[in-house]
Amino acid sequence: MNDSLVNMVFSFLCSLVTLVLYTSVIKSHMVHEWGWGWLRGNHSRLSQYEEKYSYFPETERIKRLGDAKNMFQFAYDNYVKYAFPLDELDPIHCTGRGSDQSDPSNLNINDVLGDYSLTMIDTLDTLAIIGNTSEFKQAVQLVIENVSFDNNSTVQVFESTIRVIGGLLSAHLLITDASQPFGDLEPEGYENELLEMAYELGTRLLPAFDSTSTGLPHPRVNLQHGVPEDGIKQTCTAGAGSLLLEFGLLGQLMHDPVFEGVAQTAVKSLLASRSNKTGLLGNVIDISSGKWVGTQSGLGAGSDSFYEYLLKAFIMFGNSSYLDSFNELYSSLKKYMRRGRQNCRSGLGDVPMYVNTHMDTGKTINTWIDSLQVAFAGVQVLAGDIEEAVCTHALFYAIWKKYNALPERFNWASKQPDVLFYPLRPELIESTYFLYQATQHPYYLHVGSHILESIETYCKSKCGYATLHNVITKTKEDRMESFFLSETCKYLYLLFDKDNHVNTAFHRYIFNTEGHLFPLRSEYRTKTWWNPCKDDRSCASVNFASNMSHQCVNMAPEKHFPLPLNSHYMEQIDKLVGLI
Ligand code: DMJ
Repeated sequence: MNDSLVNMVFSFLCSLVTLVLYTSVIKSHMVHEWGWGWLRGNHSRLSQYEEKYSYFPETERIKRLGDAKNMFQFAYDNYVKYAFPLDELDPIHCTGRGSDQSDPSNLNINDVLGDYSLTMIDTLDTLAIIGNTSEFKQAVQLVIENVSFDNNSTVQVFESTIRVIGGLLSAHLLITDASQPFGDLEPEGYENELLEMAYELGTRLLPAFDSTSTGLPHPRVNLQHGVPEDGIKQTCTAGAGSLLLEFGLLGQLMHDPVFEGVAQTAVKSLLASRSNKTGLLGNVIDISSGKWVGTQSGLGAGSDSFYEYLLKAFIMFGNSSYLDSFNELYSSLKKYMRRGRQNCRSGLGDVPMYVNTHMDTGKTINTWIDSLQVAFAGVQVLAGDIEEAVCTHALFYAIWKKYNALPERFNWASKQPDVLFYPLRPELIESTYFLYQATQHPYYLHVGSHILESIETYCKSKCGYATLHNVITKTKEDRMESFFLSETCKYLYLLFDKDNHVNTAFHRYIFNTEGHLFPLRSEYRTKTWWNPCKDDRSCASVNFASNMSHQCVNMAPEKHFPLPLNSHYMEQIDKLVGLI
């Protein structure tokens, strides 16, 4: 990896700095203020939060690592046994399911299930990461031998891209990494079949970009027939604007500039449609007119990965205009969507929170937050804004503590869920993992441990892990989405596996929004068909740190606490969600 790339991923250095900072601060607090009294049983000066979260035993970490592995293995084995080659496992009835051909309007299913062994493809790199090399090789063979994209399935372009193209590319890159850091992953006679499959699927998705003057893609494509005649012409922001990583990588690996080109055009089109009053985007846009039909500006469903991919595309490809756009948007988000006290970890005022606003006014338009929103804490860690990430995460963990799950939507005004289901989503554990990587604070191991325990207790079913239909009654639904294996289990495992190659070489990888591991390589930043110097932005060798508005957080000493967030702030959040 060249020097500029090392510079670029400055946030990982931030993580290191923060790690040292936290470790020394925790030690000095304990030694000087309490004289290690907590070890001698003098608990009087420690709040219950501090007492609970300041330490995580090594034996417990090892146990949790085993638990996470067992969770993955149980669900994966049963998917292979009962569902493969179908897309998903029904974990209660122990059967498989594919697309719903009888009801094309069943988008909840058909958007993601394309009759292409979705769960298997989505799971490949998790097998590698947990060290199951033999099963990885076998799974790759099964995918090569069984999966076809020549199906009469109408899928969502975004879902197909992040889950299937993302999964195939990740597995291909792990197989072809000459240093084989996860062990020998190369199936006998491997001839880039996964890459070719990704290219074939990408090519089948390309009609989504035809005949739209805005450059915004149709949200759905039939894999055999292209854009459906009667197709919906409205797309969410995340759907249209989060294809950069996979399309960019695919184009690079196949030497085909079309892919990054269309993904980039869609992003530019969205950015050009920002409100000229606030700089914010809405959540649904008409691909023909380029007019917003959903004017809610938020961080959750429909918008989430758009912000994420601007930052990650910069880290991956080095185009500084992605970073500039991310920074501009982040400033607007903070200005118009953020409520509460100015600093997460100091000062007086309400709990910091990002609310849903109208894109033109910045006025609050409803009082719910959704579970996908917590992924933004991981983005904030990558952006080096760790202090802010701590608060984004803490709010959602308080909701988890209340229900032992995350309701799809939680109303912070009524302190009740507005939408009650929990489909085994990964976002909370994902941001827990990122914050642990950045801070190494045992608090985040406790959080992960609690999440693992809750899923084991309330979601485990006869053949896998089931969606919670209702987080209050804990009734289940017979569905295990593919992201449970590709993300939820992966991040849980990585949280507890401190020696995993991903963690020891954290600065050399990036995760796509489906949790697929992509290596960062200098050659991805030197493509020949696109020259950043011709862009309107400067192409001078990008120094990540100097371009960021949220440099490594240099916290004032009075802001250093033995907890990521001082206990009275934690208590304030628990009260806000109605936990205490
Ligand atoms: C996943 O497919 C991805 O994480 C995506 O970015 C959002 N939705 C699901 C998980 O909740």
